[in-house]
Amino acid sequence: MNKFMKTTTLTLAAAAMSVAFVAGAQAREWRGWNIHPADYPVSTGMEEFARLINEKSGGNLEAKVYHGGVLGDQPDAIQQVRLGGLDWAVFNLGPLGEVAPEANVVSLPFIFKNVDAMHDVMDGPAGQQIADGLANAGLQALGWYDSGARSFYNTKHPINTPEDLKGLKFRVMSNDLYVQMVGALGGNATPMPYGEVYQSLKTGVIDGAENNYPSYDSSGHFEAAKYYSVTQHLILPECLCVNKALYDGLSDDEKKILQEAADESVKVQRAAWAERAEQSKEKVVAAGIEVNEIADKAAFQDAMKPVYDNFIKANPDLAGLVKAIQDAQK
Ligand code: GTR
Repeated sequence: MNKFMKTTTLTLAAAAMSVAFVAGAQAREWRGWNIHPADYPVSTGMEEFARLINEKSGGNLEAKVYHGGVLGDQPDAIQQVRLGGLDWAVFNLGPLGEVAPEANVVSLPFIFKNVDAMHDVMDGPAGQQIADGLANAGLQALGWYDSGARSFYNTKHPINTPEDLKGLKFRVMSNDLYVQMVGALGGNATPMPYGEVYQSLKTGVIDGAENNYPSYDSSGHFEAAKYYSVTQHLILPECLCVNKALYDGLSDDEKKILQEAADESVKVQRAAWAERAEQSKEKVVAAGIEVNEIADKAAFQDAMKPVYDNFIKANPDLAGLVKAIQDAQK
């Protein structure tokens, strides 16, 4: 080997080593699951979180968001983030109730008076207890995003009283509480992935579903089911979650970066949510859907008694949490 070759080889070896060193020092890119399209408020919040952790860590932490449910449906993605097949996500607390009973308390219909009350509860001790439950299920909760209030919509007629649900088949999210909820109101419920709802409404496999205005709009469901009845039976927060083992492996500084980024992204998401909720409502009304407000929801609320009773019977240790949430809103 001549002198030139020797130097070159050494230089190349050094370069290769430094590449290996940089790659080793830099974390791999975290894969984030998102069910919504890129222009949705959840997506804006997630992009902000990813941007901030990268900025605050000087490029050492990297996260990418896969929008539009391309990484699978929500119940599967929840299992994936728990097991580490995916790294992070924003999940609705509805399907999360299937893996953490504490999270299910927010799926008790009408448990929150309004969105502000939900924020107060989630940002306080009850929210912490729910976060602890999620941690036991392998999910580190970093913040609570907004998802407004969910109401029923269908292809047949306005719903003014529980009797109006009779004979109608509604898609619900994957959670047995929702099957009970629709059943207690006199309708039929079928759990189904979000991505299948549009086609099922179009083909008459189901008569209706339930969701907030932004999802009713962005999913196109309003094109198929034009009666939107403002029952607001569920006010479900959403969780910005990271795989627990991944989180536990971070340094204290990195954990702090994640929490700060999450807190800032929560503010951005909640502001984007408020704006989008108005816009979506205006859009669907302009498109000709029929909205009916329900002045007195007492009949709907009263019908939920067996759902609450069953829940407490099956989860006696959560009776205190249910009561704490109710008392906090008095
Ligand atoms: C949306 C929610 C999604 C998903 C969807 C559904 O409002 O943001 O995470 O839960 O509803 O109905 O499946």
